[in-house]
Amino acid sequence: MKLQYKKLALASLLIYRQYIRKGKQKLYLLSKRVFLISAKMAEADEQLTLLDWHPSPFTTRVRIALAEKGLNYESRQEDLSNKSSLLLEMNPVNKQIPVLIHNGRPICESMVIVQYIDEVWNHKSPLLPSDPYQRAHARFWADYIDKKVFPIGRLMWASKGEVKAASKKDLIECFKILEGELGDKPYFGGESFGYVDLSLIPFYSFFYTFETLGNLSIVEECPKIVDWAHRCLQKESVSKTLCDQRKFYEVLLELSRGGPEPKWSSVGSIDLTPLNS
Ligand SMILES: N[C@@H](CCC(=O)N[C@@H](CS)C(=O)NCC(=O)O)C(=O)O
Repeated sequence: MKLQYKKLALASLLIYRQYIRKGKQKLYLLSKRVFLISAKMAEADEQLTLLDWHPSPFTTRVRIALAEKGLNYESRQEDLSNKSSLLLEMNPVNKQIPVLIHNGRPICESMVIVQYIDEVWNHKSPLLPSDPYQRAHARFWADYIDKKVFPIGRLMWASKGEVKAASKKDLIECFKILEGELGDKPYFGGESFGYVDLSLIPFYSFFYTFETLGNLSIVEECPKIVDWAHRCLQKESVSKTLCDQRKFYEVLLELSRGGPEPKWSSVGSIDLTPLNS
């Protein structure tokens, strides 16, 4: 049944595009209606579960992608110090969140999940560009963000002295490079919110932590990145999904003290010594 609705949605989308090109208003409105109804029916049959943990920037990426596509899903909050048997079964290799379970089948790794969502629900809010070169370019930057922002930020909050000072410089340098890539565009991919924005914006929740533990002002160092983040926050899919910056800082302190919050193996200890540079 689900497949029939999907086929109907696809056919009506193609017809709708043709009528738009030909300028036949009544017919394109009709085919648009058929498309929206069949897409909803196809979606109603989908079962989506996200193995989640609210403060995680990685699960936040997935929640934003699901919100962009207007998909309903069940969010199951994981206790990372006592992982559920479902998580261990669905992600036996890395044993990490996020995992998206689509009709019983798991997809792991945040940006892999985002690409999957974009491919399966491709009728709405495309995240990756359609041009192969632009797609490769977007993947390059998402990969850069993955390799730099969290590892450097973590090193900054978990180290002392010279290492802390060096990682602070590296973090600023990384945001400056990202500012260069953003240039004068409203979003990384151009006029609309997309894949690279989605991979970076969850780290906006870290900004207060970076500023407090690194003794720096991101708005002074990299004003364009802050402007870009505020632009992204105007989108409901982002503003309703992001973890509050101060809440994130509190969670992090709690985690580093080994408090009641779940252990987050990648957090490391936090050095609260002020950095005088
Ligand atoms: N590269 C992974 C990173 C996921 C990750 O680091 N998840 C953390 C929470 S933010 C986790 O599950 N930690 C538990 C553990 O490593 O045991 C992705 O992009 O999905």
